[in-house]
Amino acid sequence: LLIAVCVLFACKDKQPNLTSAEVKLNLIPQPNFVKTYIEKFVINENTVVYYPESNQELKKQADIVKEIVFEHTGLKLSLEGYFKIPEGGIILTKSKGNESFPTDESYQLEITSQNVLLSATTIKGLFYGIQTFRQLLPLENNNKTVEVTCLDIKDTPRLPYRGMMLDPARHFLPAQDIKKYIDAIAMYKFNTLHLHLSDDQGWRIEIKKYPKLMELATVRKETDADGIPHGGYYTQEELKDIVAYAKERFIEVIPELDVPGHSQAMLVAYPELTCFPDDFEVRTTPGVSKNLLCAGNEKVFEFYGNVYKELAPIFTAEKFHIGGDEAPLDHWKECPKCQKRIKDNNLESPQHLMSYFFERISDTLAKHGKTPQIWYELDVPFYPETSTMYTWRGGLTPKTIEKSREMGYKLICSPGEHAYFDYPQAKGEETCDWMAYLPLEQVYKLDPGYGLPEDQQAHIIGVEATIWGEYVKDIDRAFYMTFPRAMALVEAGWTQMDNRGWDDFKSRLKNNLQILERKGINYREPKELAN
Ligand code: TNX
Repeated sequence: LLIAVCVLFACKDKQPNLTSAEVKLNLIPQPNFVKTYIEKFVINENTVVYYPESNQELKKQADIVKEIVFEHTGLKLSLEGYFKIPEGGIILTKSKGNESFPTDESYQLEITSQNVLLSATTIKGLFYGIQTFRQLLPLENNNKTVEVTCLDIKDTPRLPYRGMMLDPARHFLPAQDIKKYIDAIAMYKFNTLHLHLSDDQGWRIEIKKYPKLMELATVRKETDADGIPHGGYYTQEELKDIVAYAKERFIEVIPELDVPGHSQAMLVAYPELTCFPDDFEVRTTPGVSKNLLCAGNEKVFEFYGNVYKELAPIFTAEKFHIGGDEAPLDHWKECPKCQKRIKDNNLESPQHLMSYFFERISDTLAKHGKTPQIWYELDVPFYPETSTMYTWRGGLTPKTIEKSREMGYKLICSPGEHAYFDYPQAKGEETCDWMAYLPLEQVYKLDPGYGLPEDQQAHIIGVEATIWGEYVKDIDRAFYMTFPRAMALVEAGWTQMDNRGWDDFKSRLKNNLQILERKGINYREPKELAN
């Protein structure tokens, strides 16, 4: 009987024997376990994409597979629901949780000469498997058939947060462009789009209670000496639509309203919220404004409470970014209301008033179910306990990692030296005189754990690159600054250090740039690769 069971079992294990072979794949980010074989799976117009019958969510993913195969090869596949896993074809399955799928982003892709089997415990995992499958497809068909390499991939990201930040505050980017951007970054397994929606140079969201914002804070006279009056804002309907669009692509949208600094545009509309009200203008130049929200004025917290109330149901993410960067204390030191606040609350210094301010703003946010995300300024004594901190430029990342661990905050790595994509990619591409260069290789060098022992990097939950918008006037420029550097950055977030290598990464790039080309997405031709 035992023998009979074994034979039965072996028969059921219908995978034909495959011959191991080193086959070059061009996957970005590099999966964390890959084994390749000499054999191929052939796709032609008779190939069927299978999904479990009556599972509409998986049917939608099967549709994406079909679309992608068509985009790459022009082949039109059909879809079919199944009750029992079929023998051949491209098969999507949802597995029961087991150790092969350590997180909700894990997936497995097994390709034999008989079938393509993609499995995950979540739709998100399947979606990532599909993105990997896309990169295995050639960009043309050879007389109505294409071949893909037989392989085993078991993949789970190193870090759970992989973000890109766009800055439509400095130069407005219309909603349809944001969607194009979401499409592009989803292909590379980013799961977060951080939108910087307010700054000295513009306020970009509709707030029904405060109509003066739209009237006065969303347009500026001219900027960058180009003589063009830049402006625009997203209606709440557009924002809902962006969030839903992103969600379908497994991207969470985190809004940022920067406080207490970078607030000059909104102060044009509501100057009473700063320490020394004046006849402000929406700022037309880059830089840092000294006009902060007044930490001694209760109306500030009331105002943001009302703003958060309108936005909380629109941005469904729990995370809400409150900025916190570059807030010079000059005015708070001179302001009687701020001084009174310091005295009344027994605060030790104006820096402590900054901590107080974030506590108050975060309490307001918490009322709407949100947790604060903040740019880490090392001279701020403490932040709310629930904060996730973001490193930024200035070369202070190792210190920031250490301090955030001691203080018990989570940390996102977005260091200027690796992740500031507003910096030019090479000499000769400068947009202004103060910026450093950030070539592709330098992005690639990011190890978000900085080589620290496990326990000292456990609080680092992700990576993020920023496209600050002072010199990014449209989405084509944003794409040019994004690609291919975002591919290098996401690999730092997805792939374990042992599975990464610069030369290897370079060799995987070309295929991916061709994919962008096919999709009409702008990128910078990485000239340094020609050498
Ligand atoms: C600093 S980094 C800023 C931004 C600028 C950027 C330009 C950070 C949190 N604040 O306001 O756009 O530098 O690189």
